[in-house]
Amino acid sequence: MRVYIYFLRVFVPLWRKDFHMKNINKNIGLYFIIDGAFTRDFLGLTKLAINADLKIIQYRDKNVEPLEMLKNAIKIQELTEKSDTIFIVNDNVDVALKSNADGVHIGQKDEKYENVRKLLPDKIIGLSTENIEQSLIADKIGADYLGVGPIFSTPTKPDAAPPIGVKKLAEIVKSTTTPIVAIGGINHENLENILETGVNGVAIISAILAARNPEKEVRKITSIIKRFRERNPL
Ligand code: TZP
Ligand code: MG
Repeated sequence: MRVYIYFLRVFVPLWRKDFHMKNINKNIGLYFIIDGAFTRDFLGLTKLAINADLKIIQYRDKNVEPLEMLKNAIKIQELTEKSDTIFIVNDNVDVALKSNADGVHIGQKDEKYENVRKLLPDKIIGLSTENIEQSLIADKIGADYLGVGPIFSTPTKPDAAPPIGVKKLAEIVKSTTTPIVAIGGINHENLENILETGVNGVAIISAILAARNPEKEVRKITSIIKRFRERNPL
């Protein structure tokens, strides 16, 4: 009996945690960022992402108050929790925590990784890096994935660091082991060149959200990735 109670007390919580936790794997594919600067149809786009079987979406909203962000994050979370799609909140650790998102994405100027890890011990933490030095550090400290970029110049993030280009990206991929998502100016035309570097995924905002038909654009991008992966498994 005591053994049985011990089993329940130790393994059931572990199992429940695992059961509810969504894990990032190396086959990330399209990492779709739903950016409030381009759209307020967060739920429509979240449904689109879930229907397209995307592994990860991120909610980014630089120009609203945290409370507004939290309200939107809660609604997005309610949709994604019943799906396999991982939900990441950009920048705001508190919003990620209170909305019970699957994780948070932080930049070099946001709160330090070590502090965020203490607040979100079991969640996914992604870290933006802009060059090889930052990528090597992020690789060592245990971030769950790196968002490396901008690869190309992009009007979507006016304060971004200078673009690093495809060759530098390939160097970063070779020198690190953490899954890497490339970001910045990526679209269906330059996508193959980015994938050739060995990245695990591509994060895209404007090529989808500024397209006349975002759904068609998502389909175009995911089918390019699928075909590439069939030839180049990770
Ligand atoms: N970080 C580096 S570039 C960038 C971010 C958030 C913006 C990417 O947006 P787009 O429209 O896909 O170039
Ligand atoms: Mg940020």
